[in-house]
Amino acid sequence: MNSDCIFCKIASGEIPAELVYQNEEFVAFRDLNPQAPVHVLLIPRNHYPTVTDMEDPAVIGRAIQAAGEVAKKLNIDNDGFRLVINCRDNGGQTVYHMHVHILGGRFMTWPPG
Ligand code: DGP
Repeated sequence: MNSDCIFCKIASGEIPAELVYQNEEFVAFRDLNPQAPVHVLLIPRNHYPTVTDMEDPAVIGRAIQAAGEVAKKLNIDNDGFRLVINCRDNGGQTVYHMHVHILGGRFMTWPPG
């Protein structure tokens, strides 16, 4: 745990959030500033600042798998959804605890802004 990290605090329950899914390795909660009818952030309980700090590909794989479980639980799996991982400044990352955005409930346009 990084004591300065807001998402570590959400994972530990120190800061409240609307949790929608959790297991021993990941926590998923509603984004504070939703960009779609369903907008959830999936985070590892362990602190990795960015996706490129996740050295074990198996953890990345399990994160994607868990994001799929969230999509199923929130009933956006059949219509489809989008997973986004922003990385560093040019990627639009603002919170430096790796997170997967799970966006659904509407048609997604391309390219992103
Ligand atoms: P990114 O730009 O990829 O780093 O996304 C960070 C997201 O985190 C952004 O969509 C807003 C969300 N967010 C920031 N602070 C909080 C918080 O305290 N609670 C919740 N639920 N979401 C937050």
